[in-house]
Amino acid sequence: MRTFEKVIVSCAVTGAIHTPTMSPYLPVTPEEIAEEAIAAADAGASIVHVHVRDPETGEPTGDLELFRAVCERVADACDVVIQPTTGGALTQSIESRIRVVPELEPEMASCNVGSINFGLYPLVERYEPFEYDWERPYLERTRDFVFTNTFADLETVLPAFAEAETKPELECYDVGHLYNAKAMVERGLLAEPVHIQFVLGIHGGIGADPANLVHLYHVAEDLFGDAYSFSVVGAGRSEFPLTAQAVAMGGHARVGLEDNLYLGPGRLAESNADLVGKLVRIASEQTGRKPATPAEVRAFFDLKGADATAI
Ligand code: KMH
Ligand code: ZN
Repeated sequence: MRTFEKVIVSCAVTGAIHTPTMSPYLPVTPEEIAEEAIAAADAGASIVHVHVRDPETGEPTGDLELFRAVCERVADACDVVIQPTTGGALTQSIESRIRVVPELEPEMASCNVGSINFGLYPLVERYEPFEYDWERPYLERTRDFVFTNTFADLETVLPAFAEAETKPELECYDVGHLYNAKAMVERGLLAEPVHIQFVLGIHGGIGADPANLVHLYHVAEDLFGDAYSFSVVGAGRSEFPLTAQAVAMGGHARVGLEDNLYLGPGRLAESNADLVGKLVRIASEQTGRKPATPAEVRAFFDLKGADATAI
Protein backbone atom coordinates (compact mmCIF):
# COMPACT_ATOMS: atom_id res chain seq x y z
CA MET A 1 0.00 0.00 0.00
CA ARG A 2 1.22 3.52 -0.73
CA THR A 3 1.54 5.16 2.68
CA PHE A 4 0.52 8.75 3.41
CA GLU A 5 0.72 10.10 6.93
CA LYS A 6 -2.30 12.36 6.40
CA VAL A 7 -5.80 11.05 5.79
CA ILE A 8 -7.57 11.84 2.53
CA VAL A 9 -11.12 12.68 3.55
CA SER A 10 -13.74 12.41 0.81
CA CYS A 11 -17.31 13.59 1.09
CA ALA A 12 -20.14 12.07 -0.92
CA VAL A 13 -22.60 14.92 -0.84
CA THR A 14 -25.95 13.56 -2.03
CA GLY A 15 -25.61 10.36 -4.09
CA ALA A 16 -28.38 8.44 -5.84
CA ILE A 17 -29.34 6.06 -3.05
CA HIS A 18 -31.22 8.10 -0.48
CA THR A 19 -34.43 9.93 -1.36
CA PRO A 20 -35.85 13.23 -0.03
CA THR A 21 -38.37 11.57 2.31
CA MET A 22 -35.51 9.93 4.20
CA SER A 23 -33.95 13.18 5.37
CA PRO A 24 -34.81 16.88 5.12
CA TYR A 25 -31.04 17.54 5.03
CA LEU A 26 -30.39 15.71 1.76
CA PRO A 27 -29.23 18.37 -0.73
CA VAL A 28 -31.26 18.41 -3.96
CA THR A 29 -30.82 21.60 -6.03
CA PRO A 30 -27.49 22.41 -7.68
CA GLU A 31 -27.10 25.29 -5.25
CA GLU A 32 -27.74 23.09 -2.22
CA ILE A 33 -25.36 20.38 -3.46
CA ALA A 34 -22.62 22.91 -4.21
CA GLU A 35 -23.00 24.71 -0.89
CA GLU A 36 -22.88 21.40 0.97
CA ALA A 37 -19.72 20.43 -0.93
CA ILE A 38 -18.07 23.75 -0.11
CA ALA A 39 -18.97 23.41 3.57
CA ALA A 40 -17.66 19.84 3.59
CA ALA A 41 -14.37 21.12 2.19
CA ASP A 42 -14.26 23.74 4.92
CA ALA A 43 -14.73 20.94 7.45
CA GLY A 44 -11.76 18.97 6.10
CA ALA A 45 -12.81 17.10 2.98
CA SER A 46 -10.25 17.33 0.16
CA ILE A 47 -12.36 15.40 -2.38
CA VAL A 48 -16.08 15.92 -2.97
CA HIS A 49 -17.97 13.17 -4.78
CA VAL A 50 -20.81 14.69 -6.74
CA HIS A 51 -24.14 13.40 -7.97
CA VAL A 52 -27.00 15.59 -9.19
CA ARG A 53 -30.76 15.51 -8.77
CA ASP A 54 -33.87 16.99 -10.38
CA PRO A 55 -34.13 20.29 -8.49
CA GLU A 56 -37.95 20.03 -8.35
CA THR A 57 -38.36 16.46 -7.19
CA GLY A 58 -34.96 15.32 -5.91
CA GLU A 59 -34.89 12.38 -8.33
CA PRO A 60 -31.33 11.34 -9.26
CA THR A 61 -30.41 12.33 -12.80
CA GLY A 62 -27.41 12.43 -15.14
CA ASP A 63 -28.24 15.90 -16.50
CA LEU A 64 -24.92 17.37 -17.59
CA GLU A 65 -26.01 20.99 -17.14
CA LEU A 66 -26.79 20.25 -13.50
CA PHE A 67 -23.35 18.66 -13.10
CA ARG A 68 -21.79 21.72 -14.69
CA ALA A 69 -23.75 24.09 -12.44
CA VAL A 70 -22.63 22.27 -9.29
CA CYS A 71 -19.00 21.83 -10.34
CA GLU A 72 -18.57 25.43 -11.49
CA ARG A 73 -20.00 26.79 -8.25
CA VAL A 74 -17.70 24.59 -6.17
CA ALA A 75 -14.63 25.35 -8.31
CA ASP A 76 -15.30 29.09 -8.01
CA ALA A 77 -15.44 28.85 -4.22
CA CYS A 78 -12.57 26.56 -3.22
CA ASP A 79 -9.77 24.27 -4.38
CA VAL A 80 -11.31 20.98 -3.30
CA VAL A 81 -10.87 18.10 -5.77
CA ILE A 82 -14.20 17.66 -7.56
CA GLN A 83 -15.07 14.05 -8.32
CA PRO A 84 -18.25 13.58 -10.35
CA THR A 85 -19.87 10.16 -10.35
CA THR A 86 -19.96 7.77 -13.29
CA GLY A 87 -22.19 5.56 -11.18
CA GLY A 88 -25.04 7.94 -11.77
CA ALA A 89 -28.69 7.19 -11.10
CA LEU A 90 -30.09 3.67 -11.01
CA THR A 91 -32.10 4.55 -14.10
CA GLN A 92 -29.10 5.44 -16.27
CA SER A 93 -27.29 3.39 -18.93
CA ILE A 94 -23.50 3.15 -18.86
CA GLU A 95 -23.35 5.36 -21.98
CA SER A 96 -25.27 8.05 -20.10
CA ARG A 97 -23.31 7.59 -16.86
CA ILE A 98 -19.88 8.06 -18.47
CA ARG A 99 -20.74 11.28 -20.37
CA VAL A 100 -19.67 13.45 -17.45
CA VAL A 101 -16.01 12.51 -18.07
CA PRO A 102 -15.58 13.80 -21.67
CA GLU A 103 -17.97 16.68 -20.88
CA LEU A 104 -16.23 18.07 -17.78
CA GLU A 105 -12.84 16.33 -18.01
CA PRO A 106 -12.62 16.33 -14.20
CA GLU A 107 -9.44 15.63 -12.25
CA MET A 108 -11.07 12.53 -10.74
CA ALA A 109 -14.30 10.57 -11.18
CA SER A 110 -15.66 7.41 -9.65
CA CYS A 111 -15.19 4.30 -11.79
CA ASN A 112 -17.19 1.17 -10.94
CA VAL A 113 -15.22 -1.95 -11.82
CA GLY A 114 -17.78 -4.69 -11.30
CA SER A 115 -21.49 -5.51 -11.27
CA ILE A 116 -23.58 -6.23 -8.21
CA ASN A 117 -27.18 -6.50 -7.17
CA PHE A 118 -27.78 -3.08 -5.63
CA GLY A 119 -30.70 -3.57 -3.30
CA LEU A 120 -32.42 -0.47 -1.94
CA TYR A 121 -35.89 -2.05 -1.85
CA PRO A 122 -35.73 -2.77 1.94
CA LEU A 123 -35.91 1.01 2.44
CA VAL A 124 -39.47 1.13 1.03
CA GLU A 125 -41.25 -0.29 4.08
CA ARG A 126 -39.00 1.72 6.38
CA TYR A 127 -39.89 5.12 4.90
CA GLU A 128 -43.27 4.94 3.18
CA PRO A 129 -45.44 6.97 2.66
CA PHE A 130 -43.20 8.97 0.34
CA GLU A 131 -43.38 12.66 -0.46
CA TYR A 132 -42.77 12.19 -4.20
CA ASP A 133 -44.36 9.64 -6.56
CA TRP A 134 -40.98 8.56 -8.00
CA GLU A 135 -39.42 7.49 -4.71
CA ARG A 136 -41.20 4.18 -4.10
CA PRO A 137 -40.77 2.76 -7.65
CA TYR A 138 -37.15 3.96 -7.75
CA LEU A 139 -36.36 1.96 -4.62
CA GLU A 140 -38.69 -0.98 -5.34
CA ARG A 141 -37.19 -1.63 -8.81
CA THR A 142 -33.91 -2.59 -7.13
CA ARG A 143 -35.51 -5.87 -6.05
CA ASP A 144 -34.84 -6.94 -9.66
CA PHE A 145 -31.86 -4.76 -10.63
CA VAL A 146 -28.17 -5.30 -11.34
CA PHE A 147 -25.83 -2.32 -11.15
CA THR A 148 -24.06 -3.31 -14.34
CA ASN A 149 -20.36 -2.72 -15.01
CA THR A 150 -19.27 -5.42 -17.46
CA PHE A 151 -15.81 -5.99 -18.92
CA ALA A 152 -17.13 -4.55 -22.19
CA ASP A 153 -18.26 -1.46 -20.25
CA LEU A 154 -14.77 -1.11 -18.76
CA GLU A 155 -13.25 -1.33 -22.26
CA THR A 156 -15.25 1.81 -23.10
CA VAL A 157 -15.08 3.61 -19.76
CA LEU A 158 -11.37 3.33 -19.04
CA PRO A 159 -10.19 4.78 -22.38
CA ALA A 160 -12.60 7.70 -21.79
CA PHE A 161 -10.88 8.36 -18.44
CA ALA A 162 -7.45 8.18 -20.10
CA GLU A 163 -8.51 10.50 -22.91
CA ALA A 164 -9.74 13.10 -20.41
CA GLU A 165 -6.73 12.58 -18.11
CA THR A 166 -9.22 11.88 -15.34
CA LYS A 167 -7.96 9.77 -12.43
CA PRO A 168 -10.40 6.90 -11.80
CA GLU A 169 -11.33 6.11 -8.21
CA LEU A 170 -12.05 2.38 -8.47
CA GLU A 171 -15.28 1.61 -6.62
CA CYS A 172 -15.06 -2.02 -5.47
CA TYR A 173 -18.14 -3.56 -3.82
CA ASP A 174 -16.79 -7.08 -3.48
CA VAL A 175 -13.53 -9.04 -3.57
CA GLY A 176 -13.90 -10.06 -7.20
CA HIS A 177 -13.90 -6.43 -8.28
CA LEU A 178 -10.26 -6.19 -7.17
CA TYR A 179 -9.36 -8.94 -9.62
CA ASN A 180 -11.31 -7.13 -12.33
CA ALA A 181 -9.20 -4.03 -11.69
CA LYS A 182 -5.97 -6.04 -11.82
CA ALA A 183 -7.03 -7.57 -15.12
CA MET A 184 -7.54 -4.07 -16.51
CA VAL A 185 -4.03 -3.12 -15.40
CA GLU A 186 -2.61 -6.25 -17.07
CA ARG A 187 -4.48 -5.40 -20.28
CA GLY A 188 -3.03 -1.88 -20.28
CA LEU A 189 -6.43 -0.23 -19.80
CA LEU A 190 -5.62 1.06 -16.31
CA ALA A 191 -2.36 2.56 -15.02
CA GLU A 192 -0.87 1.86 -11.62
CA PRO A 193 -0.71 3.17 -8.95
CA VAL A 194 -4.44 2.75 -8.60
CA HIS A 195 -6.73 4.27 -5.99
CA ILE A 196 -9.34 1.84 -4.71
CA GLN A 197 -12.49 2.59 -2.76
CA PHE A 198 -13.58 -0.43 -0.75
CA VAL A 199 -17.36 -0.07 -0.50
CA LEU A 200 -18.84 -2.29 2.20
CA GLY A 201 -22.39 -2.78 3.35
CA ILE A 202 -24.35 -2.35 0.14
CA HIS A 203 -27.15 -4.97 0.00
CA GLY A 204 -25.77 -7.08 -2.82
CA GLY A 205 -22.09 -6.35 -2.14
CA ILE A 206 -19.62 -7.46 0.51
CA GLY A 207 -20.91 -7.19 4.07
CA ALA A 208 -19.83 -4.43 6.42
CA ASP A 209 -17.86 -6.71 8.72
CA PRO A 210 -14.47 -5.48 9.96
CA ALA A 211 -12.96 -8.82 8.93
CA ASN A 212 -14.06 -8.17 5.35
CA LEU A 213 -12.15 -4.89 5.27
CA VAL A 214 -9.03 -6.73 6.43
CA HIS A 215 -9.60 -9.36 3.73
CA LEU A 216 -10.05 -6.72 1.00
CA TYR A 217 -6.83 -5.11 2.22
CA HIS A 218 -4.91 -8.42 2.01
CA VAL A 219 -6.21 -9.15 -1.49
CA ALA A 220 -5.26 -5.64 -2.62
CA GLU A 221 -1.80 -6.08 -1.09
CA ASP A 222 -1.37 -9.35 -2.99
CA LEU A 223 -2.60 -7.90 -6.29
CA PHE A 224 -1.12 -4.41 -6.24
CA GLY A 225 1.70 -4.39 -3.68
CA ASP A 226 2.86 -0.78 -3.28
CA ALA A 227 1.01 0.34 -6.41
CA TYR A 228 -2.29 1.15 -4.76
CA SER A 229 -3.92 3.26 -2.08
CA PHE A 230 -7.32 2.65 -0.57
CA SER A 231 -10.24 4.53 0.88
CA VAL A 232 -13.28 3.04 2.59
CA VAL A 233 -17.02 3.62 2.42
CA GLY A 234 -19.26 1.99 5.00
CA ALA A 235 -22.93 2.11 4.06
CA GLY A 236 -25.38 3.33 6.66
CA ARG A 237 -24.61 2.61 10.31
CA SER A 238 -21.29 0.99 9.34
CA GLU A 239 -19.93 4.32 8.12
CA PHE A 240 -17.99 5.32 11.22
CA PRO A 241 -16.89 1.88 12.45
CA LEU A 242 -15.39 1.10 9.02
CA THR A 243 -13.91 4.52 8.26
CA ALA A 244 -12.35 4.58 11.73
CA GLN A 245 -10.86 1.16 10.99
CA ALA A 246 -9.62 2.41 7.61
CA VAL A 247 -7.85 5.35 9.23
CA ALA A 248 -6.22 3.08 11.80
CA MET A 249 -5.03 0.84 8.94
CA GLY A 250 -3.31 3.79 7.27
CA GLY A 251 -5.98 4.13 4.60
CA HIS A 252 -8.37 6.92 3.68
CA ALA A 253 -12.08 7.40 4.13
CA ARG A 254 -15.30 8.72 2.65
CA VAL A 255 -18.31 9.98 4.56
CA GLY A 256 -21.40 11.85 3.44
CA LEU A 257 -25.15 11.78 2.97
CA GLU A 258 -24.81 9.58 -0.10
CA ASP A 259 -23.70 6.76 2.16
CA ASN A 260 -25.18 7.51 5.57
CA LEU A 261 -27.87 9.87 6.88
CA TYR A 262 -27.12 9.58 10.59
CA LEU A 263 -24.56 11.29 12.83
CA GLY A 264 -25.32 8.72 15.51
CA PRO A 265 -28.07 6.28 16.49
CA GLY A 266 -31.45 7.89 15.77
CA ARG A 267 -29.87 11.30 15.09
CA LEU A 268 -30.02 12.62 11.53
CA ALA A 269 -26.90 14.39 10.32
CA GLU A 270 -27.93 17.98 9.59
CA SER A 271 -25.15 18.43 7.02
CA ASN A 272 -22.32 16.69 5.23
CA ALA A 273 -19.95 18.91 7.19
CA ASP A 274 -21.21 17.30 10.42
CA LEU A 275 -20.20 13.88 9.09
CA VAL A 276 -16.82 15.17 7.87
CA GLY A 277 -16.18 16.83 11.22
CA LYS A 278 -16.87 13.60 13.08
CA LEU A 279 -14.43 11.67 10.90
CA VAL A 280 -11.75 14.36 11.28
CA ARG A 281 -12.15 14.21 15.06
CA ILE A 282 -11.95 10.40 15.09
CA ALA A 283 -8.79 10.44 12.97
CA SER A 284 -7.17 13.07 15.13
CA GLU A 285 -8.05 11.41 18.45
CA GLN A 286 -7.33 7.86 17.28
CA THR A 287 -4.02 8.20 15.43
CA GLY A 288 -3.24 11.92 15.26
CA ARG A 289 -3.71 11.83 11.48
CA LYS A 290 -4.78 15.18 10.06
CA PRO A 291 -6.84 15.72 6.89
CA ALA A 292 -4.80 16.08 3.72
CA THR A 293 -5.21 19.36 1.85
CA PRO A 294 -6.43 19.40 -1.76
CA ALA A 295 -2.91 20.39 -2.84
CA GLU A 296 -1.47 17.36 -1.02
CA VAL A 297 -4.09 15.11 -2.62
CA ARG A 298 -3.23 16.43 -6.09
CA ALA A 299 0.42 15.69 -5.46
CA PHE A 300 -0.29 12.22 -4.03
CA PHE A 301 -2.48 11.20 -7.00
CA ASP A 302 -0.50 13.22 -9.58
CA LEU A 303 -3.73 14.92 -10.65
CA LYS A 304 -3.70 17.26 -13.63
CA GLY A 305 -4.83 20.34 -11.69
CA ALA A 306 -8.12 22.21 -11.44
CA ASP A 307 -7.17 24.48 -14.34
CA ALA A 308 -6.88 21.50 -16.69
CA THR A 309 -10.53 20.50 -16.40
CA ALA A 310 -13.41 21.62 -18.62
CA ILE A 311 -15.34 22.86 -15.57
N1 KMH B 1 -25.23 5.22 -8.05
C1 KMH B 1 -25.03 4.04 -7.24
C2 KMH B 1 -25.71 2.87 -7.88
C3 KMH B 1 -20.65 5.94 -7.93
O1 KMH B 1 -20.96 7.06 -7.55
O2 KMH B 1 -19.76 5.76 -8.79
C4 KMH B 1 -23.56 3.73 -7.07
C5 KMH B 1 -22.70 4.94 -6.98
C6 KMH B 1 -21.32 4.70 -7.44
O3 KMH B 1 -23.09 6.00 -6.55
ZN1 ZN C 1 -21.73 7.86 -5.86
